Amino acid sequence: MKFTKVQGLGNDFVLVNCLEEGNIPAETDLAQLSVRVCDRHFGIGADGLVLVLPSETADIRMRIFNSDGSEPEMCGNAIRCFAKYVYEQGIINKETIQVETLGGLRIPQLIKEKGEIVAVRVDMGEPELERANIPMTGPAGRVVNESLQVGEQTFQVTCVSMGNPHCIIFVPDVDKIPLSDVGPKIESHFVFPRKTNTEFIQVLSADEVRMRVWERGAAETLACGTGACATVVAAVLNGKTGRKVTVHLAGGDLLIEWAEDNHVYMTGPAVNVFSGEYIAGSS
Ligand code: ZDP
Repeated sequence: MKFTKVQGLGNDFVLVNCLEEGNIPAETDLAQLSVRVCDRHFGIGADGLVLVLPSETADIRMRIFNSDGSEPEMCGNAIRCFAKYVYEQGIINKETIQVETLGGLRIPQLIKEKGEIVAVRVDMGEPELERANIPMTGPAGRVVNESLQVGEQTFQVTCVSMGNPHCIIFVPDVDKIPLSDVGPKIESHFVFPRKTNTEFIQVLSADEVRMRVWERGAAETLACGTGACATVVAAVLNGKTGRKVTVHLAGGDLLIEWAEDNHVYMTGPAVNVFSGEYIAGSS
C-alpha cells in the first residue's frame, strides 16, 4: 500500500489514494488497517488513516479512521492535509476543493506563496447546537454553560457539533487539567451516545485562547481542527471572546473565525512528512 504521511500541527495522518486500483484491496477491514497503520511501534504511526475516494456529489471524498479504528464524521486537521495531498498529487487541479465527508460538504482553499502551499483555509460549515444533534441526551435546546457531573467532579460544559461532537470546558489554567484521567470519563459519559471529543480552554484575551484536547478514539493529541472551531463557537456563546480567535494548541496555532454567514472558517498549516510503501500484513 502506497501512502504519504502528512501532519497539521502535529496531528498526523497516513493518506492513501484509493483512486489507484488495488492500493487497498476491496476486502480490507479498514478499521483494523487503521489500528495497525497508526500504531507508533508496530506501524507507520499516526493519529488517523485518511482515504482519498471518488465522490458523486463533490470533487472528491474523504474518509477518516481514528487510531482505535472508529470512523469520525469529520476531521479539521486531516482535511487540510487531504486538500494539500490531492492538489500536489494532481488528483484535483483546483485551489478551492469541494470535499464530501460523513459530516457533510467541506470546502478547503489552498493558500499559496511563490507556488508553495503555505496554509489551507477551510469552510468548515455551520456549527450544530441543538442537543439531540450533538448528539447528547436530555431536553431540547442548546447546551451552553450547563453542569455535567463526572464522577465526583462537576464541569460547566458547552457542546457543539462541527460534524463531530465536542464538549468544551473553560478553565483558568489548561496545564492543571489531569487530561488522561478526566478525558476518557467525559469521552464515554452516558449523555454522549456517540461519545465525544473534549476541549479544555483557557481564555487569554478576546482574540486568543489556549486549548488542550482529549480526542474521541485517539486520546490526547497535539491539535484538533474541529475542536478549535467548536471552541470558538462555544467562547462566543459564553461571551468570552470575539468571533475571530487564534487558538494556541500544543502543536501550534489555528486561526478560527465564526463569520456572519454562520460558517466557521479555519486556517492552518499542512506539512508533508514522508511517503512510502506499507507492507500489508505487518503488525
Ligand atoms: O471526532 C473524532 O472522533 C475525532 N477524533 C476525529 C478527529 C478530529 C481531529 N482532531 C480534527 O482535527 O478535527 C483530527
